Amino acid sequence: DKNSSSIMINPPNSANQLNNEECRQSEILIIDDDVELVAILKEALEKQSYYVSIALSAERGLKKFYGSKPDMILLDILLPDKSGIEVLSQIIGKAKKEYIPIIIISGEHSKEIQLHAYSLGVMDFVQKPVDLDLFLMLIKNRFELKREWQEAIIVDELTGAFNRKQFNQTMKQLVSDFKRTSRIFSLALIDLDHFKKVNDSYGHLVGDEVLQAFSHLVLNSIRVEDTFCRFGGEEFALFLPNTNAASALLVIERIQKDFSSLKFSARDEIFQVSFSSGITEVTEAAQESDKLIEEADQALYASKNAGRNQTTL
Ligand code: GH3
Ligand code: MG
Ligand code: MG
Ligand code: MG
Repeated sequence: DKNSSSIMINPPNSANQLNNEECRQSEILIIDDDVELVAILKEALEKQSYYVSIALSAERGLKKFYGSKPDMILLDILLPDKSGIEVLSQIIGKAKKEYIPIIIISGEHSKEIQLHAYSLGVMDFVQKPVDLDLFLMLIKNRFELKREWQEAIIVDELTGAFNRKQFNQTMKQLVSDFKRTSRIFSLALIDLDHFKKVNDSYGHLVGDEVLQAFSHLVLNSIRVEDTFCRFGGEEFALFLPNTNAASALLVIERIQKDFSSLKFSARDEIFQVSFSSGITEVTEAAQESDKLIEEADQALYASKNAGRNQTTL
């Protein structure tokens, strides 16, 4: 097969950056005044290493919902101060937007109440008394679905890098951290060199494999706190928190050396690919995302002009 290529490296395991996120204990907020049930649930859920937060009233539940950031909510309908339906209608918008599943657990389960809850967008209405085994399984499945959703939404399928949506999110977070705490970060923009030639010479599928090999190399070369994104096409971005431009340069140049020495083969030819990069560091003068991207882009452009396979600060 003339088109087949074999990449002459061991593609390392796709270091899924989501693992980073997953290591965080998932928080379940229980809003229920049934102290006995709450105690049983708390014990069972903690055994499965969830972090459980408890509110025995609607008021406290709402406070906790807006204050912490639970990953799932278990909501009772009959609460001492307010109906769970009211709580539901207050929080469902934000919960949907942030993919926080809400599971109703209720002693009151008339068809009318259930219809009301479902019509507000709830997926699960569990009737008391709760069967603990079934309930734990439901929670597990909802978390699994949530994980799959999140992955589909923020991870680029071809390369395993985060996508543009997550790029924007990370930028927003790092910029706001910087403004609050002066914690610095660097941004590197990366563009593969003469990539059109790879596609033209060896076909688009081989081009795809090069993109994958590049991403795997980067994902296995960076720290857990770094965020690697596909900016679009053959352009990528790497955020390096707590790293100044000079240190970021060392990281990128090491990856540059490793990548440009990889050997690819296709159509009975061996070929190599390189990339150019531009780095910028957040400063008082440059702390808006547009400005940072513009600076890194200009540095990248300088690397291209100076002959490619290099990095500019
Ligand atoms: P330069 O060194 O100046 O960056 O040259 P270049 O050829 O890399 O830049 P150009 O912008 O001309 O071409 C980028 C190419 O990347 C063209 C496009 O088809 C290819 N490309 C973008 N996304 C993908 C992809 O997902 N898969 C493959 N195989 N190719 C892609
Ligand atoms: Mg109750
Ligand atoms: Mg490009
Ligand atoms: Mg390019």
